[in-house]
Amino acid sequence: MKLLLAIVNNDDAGYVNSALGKDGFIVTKIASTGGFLLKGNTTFMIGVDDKDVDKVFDIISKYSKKRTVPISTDPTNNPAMFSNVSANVTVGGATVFVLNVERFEHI
Ligand code: 2BA
Repeated sequence: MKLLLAIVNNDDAGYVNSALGKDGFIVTKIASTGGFLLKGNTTFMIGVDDKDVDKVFDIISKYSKKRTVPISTDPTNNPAMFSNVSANVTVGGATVFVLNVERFEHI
């Protein structure tokens, strides 16, 4: 079994959630914030059999869009900014971590 942690843009999270639910995957959604842009995103925790990992990746890929987001290059507005850099950053589709699950129980 694997635990997938998928960080998804809030604008895509509803579509990802619906599609995963329609295919019978059980998810937990955590409201999260990106450390760089300091914008809200959604982290999905999804426990799946190893054989279903690729299917979950397909669903997340299908509904998570890449987008270009303007960023402030003024360090007083964005603490992550130490010097002038490009004023746009490409975000997403999604950032997904796959973790091995040692033990899983519903108690
Ligand atoms: P944020 O940290 O707000 O990052 C938003 C986007 O800003 C990133 O998009 C990336 O394009 C850019 N970015 C992040 N850190 C940067 C830096 N030090 N210098 C220049 N550009 C930077 P994504 O890579 O698609 O990441 C989207 C969100 O996924 C991130 O939001 C963060 O919440 C999460 N994430 C991405 N990589 C991660 C990682 N290795 N560990 C934990 N969370 C991660």
